Amino acid sequence: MATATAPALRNTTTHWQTIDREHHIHPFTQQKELAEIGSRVITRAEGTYLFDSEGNKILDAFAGLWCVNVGYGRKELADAAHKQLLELPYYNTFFKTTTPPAVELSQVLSDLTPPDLNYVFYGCSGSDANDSIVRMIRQFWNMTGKTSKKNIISRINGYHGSTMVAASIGGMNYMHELADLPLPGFIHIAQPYWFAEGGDMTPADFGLKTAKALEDKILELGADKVAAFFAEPIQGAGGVIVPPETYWPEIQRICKKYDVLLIADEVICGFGRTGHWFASDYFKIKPDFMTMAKGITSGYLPLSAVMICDRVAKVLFDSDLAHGYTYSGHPASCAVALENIRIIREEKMVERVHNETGPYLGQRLKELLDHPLVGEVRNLGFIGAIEIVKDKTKRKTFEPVGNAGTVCRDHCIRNGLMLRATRDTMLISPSLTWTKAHIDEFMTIVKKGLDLTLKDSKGW
Ligand code: PXG
Repeated sequence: MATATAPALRNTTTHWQTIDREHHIHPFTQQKELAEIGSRVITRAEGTYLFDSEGNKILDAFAGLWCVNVGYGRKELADAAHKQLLELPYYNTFFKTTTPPAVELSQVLSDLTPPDLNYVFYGCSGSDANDSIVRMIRQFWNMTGKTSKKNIISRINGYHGSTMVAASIGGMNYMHELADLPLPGFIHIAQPYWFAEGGDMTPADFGLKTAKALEDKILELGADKVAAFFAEPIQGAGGVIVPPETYWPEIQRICKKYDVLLIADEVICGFGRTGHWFASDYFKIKPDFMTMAKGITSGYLPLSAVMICDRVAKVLFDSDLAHGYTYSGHPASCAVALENIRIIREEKMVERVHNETGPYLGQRLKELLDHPLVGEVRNLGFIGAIEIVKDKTKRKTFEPVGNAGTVCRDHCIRNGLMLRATRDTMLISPSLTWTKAHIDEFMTIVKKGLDLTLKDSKGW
């Protein structure tokens, strides 16, 4: 039975919060806790600012959820969707048919991604894209006669999505515990998180050590039993963990040596976020598969894409894929993606983040190192993190971990800045449209948030 609110309350915060509380299950949310405080209702957005139902204007340092790369309110994207919805709102790509936007986008993506990645399979989310990759990997090794190559290795604290398979690839313990995961055959190794786990080692040595964990695991299982290694070039949800420079070359070497397929999950890092089209370009990764979502449409419509290397695609072509979604290659989503990529190119957003605004953000973030609570700052282009610690010299966190991050995030939001905290790490991932003035505005509020958190922390 649906909840009703009095007519006078329609289109008010109370109306939306009441119904939201009664009928809407939120992702990654403690429902009871949310019911007590009520959801924040975002009603509108423009450029890089969010507006809520209470009239607050909030600077969005998180681009929605790491995705609104070209910013809010882009009429060109709405027009592209509108035009496509009138012309051909839907047709499938299953039974020897295709649609122009899906075709055109395939070519654009083949051009944008590393040279060996020339085939694309479409889905609707990063999670289903990663599921699709696992299906294709199984089929590839089965078809090449290496039927024992089944195990998938990935990293503790990696995030690859929320379906049963994607959550199994991910290495978030609390997700696993609640749902009897991971599924069999998904194995996790250490992450290259120097700040939290590097101890007395140099970042370079720690990078090599954590890469070697992959080799050790392959040797322990037997290379003939290992199908693939999944990783985000920079871990996003896990805390914007930028690996030491030694890490990726060694991972690449190991995968090649043992014929383990390498999957770069670029769901967050892709489409200019790092000041490169893909983080794989920056780290010189040559993946066999690339996962893309989020920034592919700047979040205006759902779409994911899996890039598949020539070697794997050619094998899969000898069989039916027996896999696909109703909305694989959805024409409106593909039309929006094409327009989104056109805008990123035309407005030189990747170049701007690489040459100008990304370095400026990095420079300004470094000022925070003078703050008593800040143990480290890091960024590559427009993905960044601020580590809050109790003791800077020892890189020691407050207890319990997570409290300081939540307090600081809440201060920032109250002062008009939306960002995200994971543990005690503040994460930022703004639209690529941010100017130096936006970065200055962000810095003023973040400093205030940190000062207020410092005051609160006296008793911790
Ligand atoms: N891979 C990566 C690297 C991601 O970050 C997914 C796959 C799954 O994408 P979908 O579209 O299925 O959500 C993601 C998603 C957070 C947060 O709190 C991060 C994501 C999603 C929701 C919340 O940081 N990343």
